[in-house]
Amino acid sequence: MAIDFRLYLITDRHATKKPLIEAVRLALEGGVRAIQLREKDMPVRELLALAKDMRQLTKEFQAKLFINDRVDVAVNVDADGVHVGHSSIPVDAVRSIVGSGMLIGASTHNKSEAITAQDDGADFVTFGPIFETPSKKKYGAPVGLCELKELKKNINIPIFGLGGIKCGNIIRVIGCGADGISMISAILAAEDVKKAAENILEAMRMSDKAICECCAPRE
Ligand code: 3NM
Repeated sequence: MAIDFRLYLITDRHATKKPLIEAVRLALEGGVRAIQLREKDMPVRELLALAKDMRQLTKEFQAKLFINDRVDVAVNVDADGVHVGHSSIPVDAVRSIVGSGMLIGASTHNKSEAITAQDDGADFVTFGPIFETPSKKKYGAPVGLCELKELKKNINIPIFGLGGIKCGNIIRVIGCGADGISMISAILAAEDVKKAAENILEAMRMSDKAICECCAPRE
């Protein structure tokens, strides 16, 4: 299975005023083709029911569905993949459970985590937070664009920039080597979720020829 998407929407039902399933439908209508169901504080039976609904919805749009952390839920709903973080079951353990039939994404925050994820068999990584974002402030300063550029030289699986990414800074993230973009609030917290997704995808298309600002000549 291929990484055939460049925009990876992560869910947070607390970030949207609408029922999550409605917000995700609007995002799919706006062109999003990969969803990561990440509802860490949801009881597992509720999560399983939501994952089943998300599976049906994503299939309607031929979009990929990833389940954060819960390999058991991912297998049960026949998701396209699992997404794990540094405190989850490790990537190689997930691979031994799901085989080659599922994609594995890994959240990474520095070069060494990303290289380990690649070596352990991840199909792609998210890397961040690139910019400051409220939920990650407690972990200190964001990793920034130069770290992203450096990482791009060191791994060959796709890198999705994550954290504080909005329409207006996408060009900087793509310019510094991100293969894709991952986000929560720029889409889910928007008043018009569908339009926000369309705008993000348009900003991504416009950014394809962007030049890395770390390399750009300084005034
Ligand atoms: N993980 P927003 S940053 C869930 O760096 C998450 O691993 C991050 O939210 C990481 O797009 C982040 O609203 C929050 O900034 C992303």
